[in-house]
Amino acid sequence: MSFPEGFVWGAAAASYQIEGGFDADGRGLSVWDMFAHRPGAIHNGDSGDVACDHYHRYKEDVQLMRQIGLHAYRLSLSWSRVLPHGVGPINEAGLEFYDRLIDELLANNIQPYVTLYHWDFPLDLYYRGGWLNRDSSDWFAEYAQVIVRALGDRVRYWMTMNEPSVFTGLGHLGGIHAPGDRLGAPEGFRIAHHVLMAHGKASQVIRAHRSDAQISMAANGQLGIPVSSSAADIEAARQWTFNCVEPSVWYTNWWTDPVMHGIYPIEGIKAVESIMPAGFEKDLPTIHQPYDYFGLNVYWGDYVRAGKEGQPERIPSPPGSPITAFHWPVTPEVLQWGPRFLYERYKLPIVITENGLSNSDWVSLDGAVHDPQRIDHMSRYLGNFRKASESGVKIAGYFHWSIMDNFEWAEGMKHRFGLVHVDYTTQKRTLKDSAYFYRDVIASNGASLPNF
Ligand code: GCO
Repeated sequence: MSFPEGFVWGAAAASYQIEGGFDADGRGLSVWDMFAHRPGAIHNGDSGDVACDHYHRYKEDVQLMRQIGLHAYRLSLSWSRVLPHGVGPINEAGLEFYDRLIDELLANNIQPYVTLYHWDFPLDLYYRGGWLNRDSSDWFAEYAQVIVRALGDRVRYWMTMNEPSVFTGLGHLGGIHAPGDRLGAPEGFRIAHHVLMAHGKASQVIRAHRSDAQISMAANGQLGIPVSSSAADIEAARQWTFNCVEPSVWYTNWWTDPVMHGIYPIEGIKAVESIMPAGFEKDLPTIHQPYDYFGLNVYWGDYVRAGKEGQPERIPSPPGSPITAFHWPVTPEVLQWGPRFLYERYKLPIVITENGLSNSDWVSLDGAVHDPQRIDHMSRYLGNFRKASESGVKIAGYFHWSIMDNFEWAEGMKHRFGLVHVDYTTQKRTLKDSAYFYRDVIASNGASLPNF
């Protein structure tokens, strides 16, 4: 069986991870520029200063996308390239870059899916308190306004935020991503609340400009996979996915319930009420700007069974279970069960906005890049996504992470997630075997995938 008619096949990347040109043509700095230059912060002292030099090579990169046959490309915008201080004067040269990029994509029949914020917060606004400042949602709305005015005539698909749990959890609480802060739970939940307000205000700005806009976030979070098809294990996995019992920013529904239903998860609020910003309830109508589709970034899930009194219990993987080069577990069924649970709860078409793996790829003596693990990984995950569809879930798209190898945050250039191999010394691009495999998957709308 193939995928639904009109299914969107794409690939994704993010501004700081590929663009480079960090000081080109008036771009202002972001927290990632600051953090990446901090000694010891990034593996091997790597940074995104040059990255894939996409800022100068975007035309060549769009041609690679075309060769693969992508229907869509998920990109993010560098806020400080457009607004060097985060608010105030516009850097026209920065805005023109995105203008040209969008035109280039459309001229090649590739639909842009634009993420407004993929972690590169303007440094000047960080000095004013960053996401801790209650004004941050107004700053974000101003940025959104500048962007939709310039690009909204051609861009219909938007994501306000990428993985808010990750930049809050790793960037502001764990200190291993920019800005490298190690704040406490009250600050973490304050940041999360402001980020949600920013989503709400930006969504209103986008919709006021374009009523047919399709808006989401690229969400991620804890996802349970039932170890068996018994009703009890399925219920345990559902609970594992949605029970906000710990004061944690890592639950998917901590971020999604307020947007979709206008309330925070009740058990979650019980756990954190005393540390929430005063009067947070009054902001819920602003936050309650429901999505048009559900954007989900998925790499792995947790195997769960019903333990004592049906309580969810996480099962460790058997010894020797497959892992990627990043040592992330390979759990293909998450692409069946994650969409099932999220569709059940939110009733929105599911778009996988990221999925893929870091693999140990290099250019072989024959000049090609052989990455059979990526092909197998993609086959297994996509096969499970198809099973979700067969079980009645509305699925609308899949974006492979990533179109090309790039700067993997704290890991620098160590990890290769691309369909296209990048030699960072010469900037030579080489399509990997998986890129050709994906080309056939796209051309057959999934029919070329193995059945299992
Ligand atoms: C994330 C980001 C991407 C990563 C990718 C691989 O999920 O962390 O959205 O920017 O590069 O997920 O880790």
